[in-house]
Amino acid sequence: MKTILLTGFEPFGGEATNPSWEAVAPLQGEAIAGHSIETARLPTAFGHSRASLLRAIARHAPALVLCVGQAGGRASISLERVAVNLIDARIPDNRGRQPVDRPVLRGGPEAYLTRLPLKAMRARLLAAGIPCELSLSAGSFVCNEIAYALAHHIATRAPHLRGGFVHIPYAPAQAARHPGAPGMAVDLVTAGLRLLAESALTTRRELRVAGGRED
Ligand code: PCA
Repeated sequence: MKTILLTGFEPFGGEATNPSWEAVAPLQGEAIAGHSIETARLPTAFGHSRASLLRAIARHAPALVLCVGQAGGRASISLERVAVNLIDARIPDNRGRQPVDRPVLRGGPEAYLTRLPLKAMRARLLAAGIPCELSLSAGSFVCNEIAYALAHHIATRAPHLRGGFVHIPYAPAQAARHPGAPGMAVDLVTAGLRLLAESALTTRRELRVAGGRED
């Protein structure tokens, strides 16, 4: 059976949990569109997370990889369109490293655009009543590093692999400790990830609808 690899991250930035892993973990072993799901928890540490992702891809040989990370402050499930070749850490990672203005990959392209049919995937979530948006920046921390490393792996080594990055809001208990920040129930995120994986695998043609923004 073909596989789907879903990844989440360990907690970082003083949080006790990371909803990306909490939402991904229950999907281990489930079947979607004829594929079985494998999961991996990545360290929130520059370099280590990238190595851990590439090991998981080598182990599971997936047809689809969706990497998921927490983006506290966002209100919707965010489908990342762009990964940039830039690390600029506002806070230290979980090993105490805080690189500033370094490339993810020396000599690599400035950016990668995802090849996933994100507009069709967003439509699927919205139709199911799950808040979802397209995003033009995955930031410049570990999540962007992983989004870039995944896109680079696909572009240079695995042209048939589909993959992309998804940011999710705080879980409600985290949002309660950050006044004004939105939260999303982890079960809803899990349901959204199922639909994203299914639509990423089964969409034949991307939707021709506007998805850009002015800001
Ligand atoms: N979010 C961080 C890294 C790990 C995570 O879940 C980010 O957005 O870069």
